[in-house]
Amino acid sequence: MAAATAVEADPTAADGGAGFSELHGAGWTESQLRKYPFQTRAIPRLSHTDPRAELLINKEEPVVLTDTNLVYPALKWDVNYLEENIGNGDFSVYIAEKHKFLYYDEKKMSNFENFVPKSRREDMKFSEFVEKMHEAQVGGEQRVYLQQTLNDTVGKKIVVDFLGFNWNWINKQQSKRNWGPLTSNLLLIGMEGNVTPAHYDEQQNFFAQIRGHKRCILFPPDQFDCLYPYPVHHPCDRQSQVDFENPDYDKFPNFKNVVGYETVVGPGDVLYIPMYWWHHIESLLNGGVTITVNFWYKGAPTPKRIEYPLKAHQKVAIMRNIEKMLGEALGDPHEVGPLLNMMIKGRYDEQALS
Ligand SMILES: O=C(O)CCC(=O)C(=O)O
Repeated sequence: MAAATAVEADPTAADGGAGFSELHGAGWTESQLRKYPFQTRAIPRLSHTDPRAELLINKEEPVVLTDTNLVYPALKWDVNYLEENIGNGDFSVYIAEKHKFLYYDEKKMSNFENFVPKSRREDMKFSEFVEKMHEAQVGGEQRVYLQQTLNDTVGKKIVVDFLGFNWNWINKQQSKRNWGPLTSNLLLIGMEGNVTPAHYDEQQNFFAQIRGHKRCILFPPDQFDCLYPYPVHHPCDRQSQVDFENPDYDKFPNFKNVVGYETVVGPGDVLYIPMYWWHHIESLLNGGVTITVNFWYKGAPTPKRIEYPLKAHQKVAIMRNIEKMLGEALGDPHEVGPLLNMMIKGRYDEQALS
């Protein structure tokens, strides 16, 4: 895809790379991308053997690796193959009226009793999911998105495919960066046009695209103040409150300053999504079903000697801990916001203090 050529000159340069809108790819067109009111730059697309790719991963910056063969045996997967071979386990399927599948943590729902999720999760057999997807494809009211951790209920052929993944390459990636264990592989099967709104995860992620194309827009952790995450105790913790399609600039004025990094991944591509990087992911419009498997790893342990100034993601971790500690100390998550506001309002304005 042309995205590669635009950044080949120096993909690791901070100011390198073309604006994403100047680029177009193989297998998809600009018209399949939703429109958003912010600028983006292209995420570099590189061979896994290119030393610049290693540099980017070392710096915890995103890169698309085009030739890892990470999920090579799965490139034959489609909905029919999976229906025949994935087994009789239960699959977690989100169902929504609209295209946006905003994640929420069911365990935190009791903290915010008035919260009404816009999607619901149901456990079902794979065949039921396929049926629901077909209904939706012929104009049904509801969209579906399967998001299930791969487990030992899968059939033999899927196990064989899984064992044929390029574990040699990915295990080396993990060990040379001292990452913790692989925590899970999430299988995602989405309908065209489905959107996972912007959020960050507290894990390292190799995101392997298997079928169809997904547009991935990433933002670095230092754009925290532009993306307005929900409070930590809210079910939508780690998700941005900003509706990218209709941003409320009165409530979220810094969203005007957000600048993304963007790519479209297709079968065989692996996107490195660094821990704490925001990511918005959409299955292309009119692009058919998408299949992805991600590889989530715990991050490296905190180094013994802390280096200052702290990095943006370390500050995000501190902010999360402060919110959690206050929630516990106050005994009520609803008191966290008022206390934080009382602490800072009218007190920490640098100009007034000077
Ligand atoms: O592919 C998607 O829709 C979301 C995946 C995601 O958020 C992740 O892998 O962390």
